[in-house]
Amino acid sequence: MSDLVSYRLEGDIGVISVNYPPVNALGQGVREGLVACLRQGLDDDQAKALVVIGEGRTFPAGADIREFGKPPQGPALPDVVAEYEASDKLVVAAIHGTALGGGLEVALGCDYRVAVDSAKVGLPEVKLGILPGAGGTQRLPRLIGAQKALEVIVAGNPVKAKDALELGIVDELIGGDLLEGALAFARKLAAGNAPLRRIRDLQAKKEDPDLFSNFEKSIARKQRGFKAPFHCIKAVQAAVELPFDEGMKRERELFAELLVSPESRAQRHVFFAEREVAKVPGLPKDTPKRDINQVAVIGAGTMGGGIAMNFANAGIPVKILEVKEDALEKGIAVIRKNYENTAKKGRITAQQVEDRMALIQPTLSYDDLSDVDLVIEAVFENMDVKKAVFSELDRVCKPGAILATNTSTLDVNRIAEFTQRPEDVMGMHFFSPANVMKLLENVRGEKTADDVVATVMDLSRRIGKVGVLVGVCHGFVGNRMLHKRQAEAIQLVNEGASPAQVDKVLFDLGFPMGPFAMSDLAGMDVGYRIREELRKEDPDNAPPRNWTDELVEQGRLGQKTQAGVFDYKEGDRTPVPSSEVDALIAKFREEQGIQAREVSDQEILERCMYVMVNEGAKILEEGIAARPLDVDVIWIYGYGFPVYRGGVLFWADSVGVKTIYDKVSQFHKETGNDVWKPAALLENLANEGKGFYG
Ligand code: T1G
Repeated sequence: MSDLVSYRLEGDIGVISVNYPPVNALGQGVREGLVACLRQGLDDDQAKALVVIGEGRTFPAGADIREFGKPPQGPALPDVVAEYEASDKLVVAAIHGTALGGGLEVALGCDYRVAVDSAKVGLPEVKLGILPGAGGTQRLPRLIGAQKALEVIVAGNPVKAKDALELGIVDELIGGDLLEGALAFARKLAAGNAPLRRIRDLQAKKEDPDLFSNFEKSIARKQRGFKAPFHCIKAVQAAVELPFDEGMKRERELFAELLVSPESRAQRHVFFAEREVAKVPGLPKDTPKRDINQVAVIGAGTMGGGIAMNFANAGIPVKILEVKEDALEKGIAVIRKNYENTAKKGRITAQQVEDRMALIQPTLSYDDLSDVDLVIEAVFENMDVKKAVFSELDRVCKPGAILATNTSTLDVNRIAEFTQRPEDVMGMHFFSPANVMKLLENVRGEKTADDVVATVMDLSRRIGKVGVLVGVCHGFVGNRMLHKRQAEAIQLVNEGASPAQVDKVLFDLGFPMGPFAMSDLAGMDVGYRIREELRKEDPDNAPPRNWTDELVEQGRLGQKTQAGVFDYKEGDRTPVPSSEVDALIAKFREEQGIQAREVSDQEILERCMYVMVNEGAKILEEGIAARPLDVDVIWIYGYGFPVYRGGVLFWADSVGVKTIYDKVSQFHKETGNDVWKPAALLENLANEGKGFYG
């Protein structure tokens, strides 16, 4: 008998409590306990009805995903749910926290569902590359209609309790204590001889004859490359077209196909990896953290403004400093505009706009920063400017304040030396747009103190970011790998490929856009400035001039000038190949004495991706990233690497490290270019027949 689930009588109502921290996941012991306690409740003559509830933070938040890939152990969740549904006593699910996946499916096996206002329900299985496999695709359409069920299941997002009430997923919101409210609700039902409500007996309504084909078309672009969303549609279709038991069989078939798919393996890997990155190897879990109650951002430009918004969104007061009044006013106006646009989309209320703006305190004086706990500098990417800012911060900030730089490529150790307190300095590299992109590369300097690292990693989560700890090198992890890929992409065009062909290969792999469309979006001048800075600082190692430099010098900066590597029509972000650029590339080849040749898609894929895999291996060897999963999470959350491929190094394992190593060695022999010198780690893994993940 499992001790993870207990039964007790509260007056004349039986209470079944799940207690399996942290999220009451429906592991084998919980499933077993749920069945045993249900049977106990049915045998208990004093129990007129039953209530199921979760102890701790939440109603069961889903199947125990740590069990996936292991031999299944009974009782199977669909059977547990079916037994609750077959109960001849009324069962009420009492929901708080997040009743997700199998948790909501258990609740759908109950006759009624009540919830506290703050609760959320949902079927997020699609985000793990699977689908609700315990009847969710068959019961939810019967309860709320096929259209609404599709929206919940295919998006996989949580539904707030009040919206769940409106949809009919929840029957009543409980204002006070959840258990008390659920007991009262159950007593009222029992007293009124309320009927059992088995969802399996309902008919799933399909409001529109073309619902499923239209829905599939509506998600085709966004869900490109994923498998699960399309299987979800098929499962819901079965709910409408088949009797319940046949629909359940169809659900199980579709679930089984997805469970073993490479996409789902990758997505489950990412689920755990994005949590694992928060656990820094070698940093004791109980490392003290500094209190962060007041923050400041230096610079009210695009990055500074976006960074400030993250703190205001999390309810943390944030000062924003500019040295010029008009720049400060402009920055504040842009922040307000961003919030108002979000409010227009209904994602926040007008009041929330005001509340967040009130937390953003503009200032022109460094002296105002004497009370802040953390400062993030987001000024021009130039060492002299950084030096001036950090000298000032060192002068005005209180002892113990953390001084962070948002630099994307400059040396954090050198910046730390501009202060008397290098142990309090670290990098917090936000990705543009800073208020949108989830990735935060936290850059640990040589002298950064442990508690500063622990504080910043914890703060990342507080502001809704996925914080990854990285070391100091040019470009840290993400941009260091990106620069190698960009250089390879340019070289491929020099040799004969077109920018559009290179972009299509990587778009087809699953990136949201190819290297050149990405440069046009970020602005061609960004890369140009970095290359020019490198040419000034380290001429021997800087990248040679190339045709993209000429584009910038001709004012073709990308989307912002409606012309970059591609042309852009007014108000349209679709990249259009440009004959002017083709001519410029041809001229460049001629000047370089390059005879253009046919370049295959396969060669483009190998050279753009394997150069990143090799760089990732070097990054791991140098300790710039601690684990392969840190590199993978960075590429998924910073550059849109497709989740259904798990990350650059997870994908490398699917290709085969040996295959990649052989190609990297071949390219190294052919080009003599150090970028293709195989990393020792890559060679060792290849020789041992292993992958990055074992
Ligand atoms: N199984 C096992 N462990 C889980 C888990 C789960 N379902 N959900 C969370 N954890 C662990 C997590 O790894 C972390 O562990 C700790 O709990 C706190 O999580 C048949 C097949 C519930 C909203 O997809 O969305 O049901 O790192 O850091 O930010 O149809 O966790 O502390 O050791 O995320 O407060 C469907 C997934 C499963 C829900 C809480 N359910 N979980 O967020 O904490 S498939 C899900 C979440 C399924 C059925 C199918 C979130 C959360 P550690 P956390 P949080």
